[in-house]
Amino acid sequence: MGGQKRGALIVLEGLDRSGKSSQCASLVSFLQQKGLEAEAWRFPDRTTAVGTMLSSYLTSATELDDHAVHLLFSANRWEKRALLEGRLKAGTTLVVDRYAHSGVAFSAAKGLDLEWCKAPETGLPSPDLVLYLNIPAEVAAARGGYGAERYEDIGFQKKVALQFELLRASNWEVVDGRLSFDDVQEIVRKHAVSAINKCQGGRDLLRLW
Ligand code: NYM
Ligand code: MG
Repeated sequence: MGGQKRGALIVLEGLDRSGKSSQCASLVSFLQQKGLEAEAWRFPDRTTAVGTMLSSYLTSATELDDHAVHLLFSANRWEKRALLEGRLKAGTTLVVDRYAHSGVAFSAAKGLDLEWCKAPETGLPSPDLVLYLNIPAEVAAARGGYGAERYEDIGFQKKVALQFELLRASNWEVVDGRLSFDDVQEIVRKHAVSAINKCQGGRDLLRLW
């Protein structure tokens, strides 16, 4: 067949302080050391104009209607869509810290309708793999560095966890986030390598949902 094999879209999801950011960084270095093209991405991407609005909302510098901010989080993914797809097609694997699932779970936890929350994400590239770092809200809160931003509250995070459960699908792997960093890392690596192999084997890039 020839032609370049595409990279995988690998998303890490979970509550705040579930360990996503450290595991993303570690996974990207691991893949690069294996000689694979891999990049770390994250949402929200606070570097864009939309991202600046999201950042000031998250730090409570500004207030926004729940629906409006939901659409901004989604717009922040759409504005990166062409770049994201271009990278995948060029063969680069993207390891993404949060994606549309966070978008839906955090807004639905506020009481917005789940289907309404999913609608603006429809058509975005679907992850080949979602690694959900599963951790009780109390354990996450005890890890420290918590409470500085909007949503960083145990009661709210429990509601978010319930919404994440509703989004679980066949491309998800639920990883016990209470395991040691090294144990989580090993499981994350195994699933990531398997997803990358499937993409190199010609797996189509699907769309949400
Ligand atoms: N968040 C993140 C949302 O509410 N909607 C989204 O679409 C995304 C991507 O932003 N508490 C929330 C979840 C987090 C917060 O993310 C900031 P991070 O990964 O802590 O920078
Ligand atoms: Mg956070």
